Amino acid sequence: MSMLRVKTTEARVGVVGLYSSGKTVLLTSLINHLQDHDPDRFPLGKPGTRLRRFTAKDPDRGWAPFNYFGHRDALVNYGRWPSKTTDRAQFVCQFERSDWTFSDCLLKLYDLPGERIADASMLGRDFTGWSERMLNLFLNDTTYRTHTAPFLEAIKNPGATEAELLSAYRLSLANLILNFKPLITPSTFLLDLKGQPARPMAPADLAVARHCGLDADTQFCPLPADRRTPGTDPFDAFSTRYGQYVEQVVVPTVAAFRSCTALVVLVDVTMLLAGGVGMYDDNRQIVKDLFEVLSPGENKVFGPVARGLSKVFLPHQWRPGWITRVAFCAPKMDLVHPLDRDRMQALMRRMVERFATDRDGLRHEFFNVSSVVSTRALPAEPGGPRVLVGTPLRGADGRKVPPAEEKRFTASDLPDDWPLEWPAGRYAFPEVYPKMPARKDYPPDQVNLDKLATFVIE
Ligand SMILES: Nc1nc2c(ncn2[C@@H]2O[C@H](COP(=O)(O)OP(=O)(O)OP(=O)(O)O)[C@@H](O)[C@H]2O)c(=O)[nH]1
Ligand SMILES: [Mg+2]
Repeated sequence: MSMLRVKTTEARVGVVGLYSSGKTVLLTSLINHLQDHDPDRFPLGKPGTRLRRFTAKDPDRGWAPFNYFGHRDALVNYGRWPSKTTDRAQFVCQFERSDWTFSDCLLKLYDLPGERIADASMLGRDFTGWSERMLNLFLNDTTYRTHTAPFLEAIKNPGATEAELLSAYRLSLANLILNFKPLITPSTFLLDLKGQPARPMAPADLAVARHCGLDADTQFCPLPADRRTPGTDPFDAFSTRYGQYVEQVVVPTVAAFRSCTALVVLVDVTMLLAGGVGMYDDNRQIVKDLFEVLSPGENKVFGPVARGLSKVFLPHQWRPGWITRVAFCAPKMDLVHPLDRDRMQALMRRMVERFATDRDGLRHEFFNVSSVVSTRALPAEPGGPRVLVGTPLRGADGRKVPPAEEKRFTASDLPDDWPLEWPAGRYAFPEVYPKMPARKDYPPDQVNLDKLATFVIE
């Protein structure tokens, strides 16, 4: 730290969003741009701001390091997107910025596997509360009722054994995910604690291959009121296992985000349009649950003034932390034609703005972001086809293909508002291989990641 820089301002930025929404790519590109900062390509803060003395630091105790070098290496040397995240991770760095005269910045970035955020509603609920909530969800919504029919049928039988209930629940979870419903909890059904993700297969096979708990011996599922008598099984066993699951999986992964100063909420509009109305509904529900449990907004005990003072006068590990900024971010903007990009932001705003405006003392903004610009667009007429150029990641059968020549392909145009109903597959935004500069120390082209960073690193 230089002589003038008498204090360190700590910014803790958590990134949340469904699986495959672009969290890890966003963080990798952000770190790259901070480390190899070029004020022309990544204008941060006041115009002309320069970054210096960037140093990566060890993560906090208990956190796995964010594999920045591995992810960047995949992008640069192998032309591949980073691999799927299997555990929560943190990246810590410190740097000076020329627009902060007296302070340097200690930045902590948090990543998690997207599957885990579906468990958010377990926080603050005991097993009975969680059972009630899940059963209400399953019973009061036609789509849920249809896909969870095996489980709803099983709980009607008062003599159903633990094994029968669990098997029916797993079959219902399999039906849900195969119908693009991502609110799958316990999330270990999709991604177990060894980091093994579920592979697509027939629902009955998926139900056998996966478990719903910490492991195969500690599974649980919701129970109806008539099976929730203390002192009986499986209620006692499920309650205990549920408690262990919350303590070992949900608290460390999701509740840890409560102490962030800013939250980046990724809403992958392309995935929601492509996945159908069920995916939209679930993503919206998950963001709502997250807001309830992470409770962003000004702390009631210390108001904004005390917070400002504490940032100056308290040692940084003492400074109170709570989320005061939320950046809603629609990622993968390069998969949408420029004619539709305003609509992409408007769709995100319509879906989630209410969760932020309902909270006092919370600043929120919306960003369309491309973390690694990997396509270019050809001119289009309103109403005409949206043609992009990039290296397709999948063939016509949906399977991954090796990288080949760049090609023209068509992306869907975006509606002005979310339709009332739409099936999976009506919209398509073909995935592409990442486009990285050949020069190894040159960060990828990005759009609006600089604006997002300016907002969350305060
Ligand atoms: N074209 C384009 N595709 C992107 C961009 N960012 C992410 N993607 C695509 O989205 C996929 C998922 O990105 P990740 O960052 O791994 O997603 P994640 O949210 O970390 O997913 P989990 O680790 O499963 O929670 C990538 O493999 C790319 O196909 C982008 O800026 N442009
Ligand atoms: Mg990830």
